[in-house]
Amino acid sequence: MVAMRIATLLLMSLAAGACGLEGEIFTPLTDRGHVLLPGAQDTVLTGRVDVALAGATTRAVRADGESLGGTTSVSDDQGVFSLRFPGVLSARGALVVAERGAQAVFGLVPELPAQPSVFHEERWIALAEVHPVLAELGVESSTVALLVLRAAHLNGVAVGALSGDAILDAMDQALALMATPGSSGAMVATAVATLQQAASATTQGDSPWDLQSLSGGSVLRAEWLANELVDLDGDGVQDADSAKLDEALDEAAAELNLSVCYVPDRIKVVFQVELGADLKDGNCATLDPYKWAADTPASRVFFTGGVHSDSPICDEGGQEGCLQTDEIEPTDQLLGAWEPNLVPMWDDGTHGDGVAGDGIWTFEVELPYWDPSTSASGAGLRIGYKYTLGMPGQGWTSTEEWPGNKRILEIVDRNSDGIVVRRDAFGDEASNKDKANALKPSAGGCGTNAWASEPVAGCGADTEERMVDTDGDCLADSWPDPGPVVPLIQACDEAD
Ligand SMILES: [Ca+2]
Ligand SMILES: [Ca+2]
Ligand SMILES: [Ca+2]
Ligand SMILES: [Ca+2]
Repeated sequence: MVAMRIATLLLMSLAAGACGLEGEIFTPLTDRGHVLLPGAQDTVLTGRVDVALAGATTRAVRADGESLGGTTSVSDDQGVFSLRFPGVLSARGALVVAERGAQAVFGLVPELPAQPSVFHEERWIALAEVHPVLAELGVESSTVALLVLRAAHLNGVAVGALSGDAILDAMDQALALMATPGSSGAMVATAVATLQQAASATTQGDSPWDLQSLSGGSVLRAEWLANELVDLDGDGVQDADSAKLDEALDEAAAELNLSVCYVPDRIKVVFQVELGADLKDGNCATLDPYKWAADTPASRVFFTGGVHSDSPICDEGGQEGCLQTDEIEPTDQLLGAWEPNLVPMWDDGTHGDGVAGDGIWTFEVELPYWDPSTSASGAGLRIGYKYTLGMPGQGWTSTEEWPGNKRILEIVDRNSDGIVVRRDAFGDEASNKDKANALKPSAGGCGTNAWASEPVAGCGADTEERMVDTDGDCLADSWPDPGPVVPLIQACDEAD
């Protein structure tokens, strides 16, 4: 992103004064004496698949299985392929996937840097020079990729949040682990080889791998395994689902030491608010999101809020575990400073939004952080906020969730994944609304909402990151998915 911005700036500055440039650099690209700059030159990734997979179609995907862009390529009879990417593209922890029939092998590419400028030549990157295991995509490179993806997952980060060096280091460790006889890493490698063999012999047309779930969850598709006689763990019993491989992956990946340290004093906070039909409120009753806000076609969802007056504020003199006085105003500004219809939320798959058009609107923000459990006050950063549905610049009336009261939230990373994710339903007055809270007494409702870190007898508290119901039974069962948002991390030595 940064490199892309630099390239754009460069284009802009050159477009302004480009006439003075030496003509021969861009001879074919002049227009009335003004230089027309070309776009950044492509990056070309070249590699080889196991020759048994010659003719495989190769492509690049992100760790979540989505396409990275770029071209696809059919490997030649030596297994050689090359993939071409726009020079502005940068990616960490991308996968090169080679597929032929039911066979699929992977290679984890630690880093694909964007071209530094439009003046750089087309750049070729040979996978063999990136890491020895990438010299040939096959069982070994697939196993390494699976282990590193799983290790990142166990650490609560997307592999793309790691530095290129951290990914390379993890690949070294994975390779060493799978070379240790009897280790869980070796078992994963054996299972991958067994699958590869089954895939080369099957009449099924697609591969056993669930590309969307390689980073965590069940890596193999049960419907594929059900049609084969595959024994993943060598116990002589057919495995009709992914469990044995997933368990071995968990065990092996836990042995990898990723250099991941969260930034200690800042945190990503993700607000996700659902707006649509068939929503339930905190009482499990049907929710009318338009009780106060007008359902106007051109409206969109906005976020606003600010630092809550119950926040612990530091005294002069280097205190920690509280908000510094000079952080109050910038934090207010980040949250919209109680200006309605100013800070947009997104439901188009950008700005941290997971899925475009699913009715879940997202606002991602980076806030000051300290761990309340180790702070003198025992309290975290406390904020008030509210959602509005309106046009940019519109006032409160007929756009806010409800008049008067606000939602309250204490910034605590409850599930230790380095992100605070708060999922709400638009207009839910039985949630973290501070006063005139509609939560039923049987569910702990008492008309107000007490901070979870300062409980009030007889009152429930809904003031933190919390689990949500994903299967419609009104019982919270899962932590909300942070989508594409990754934690703020830094090299571990910086954190010492
Ligand atoms: Ca078995
Ligand atoms: Ca969405
Ligand atoms: Ca969290
Ligand atoms: Ca549930």
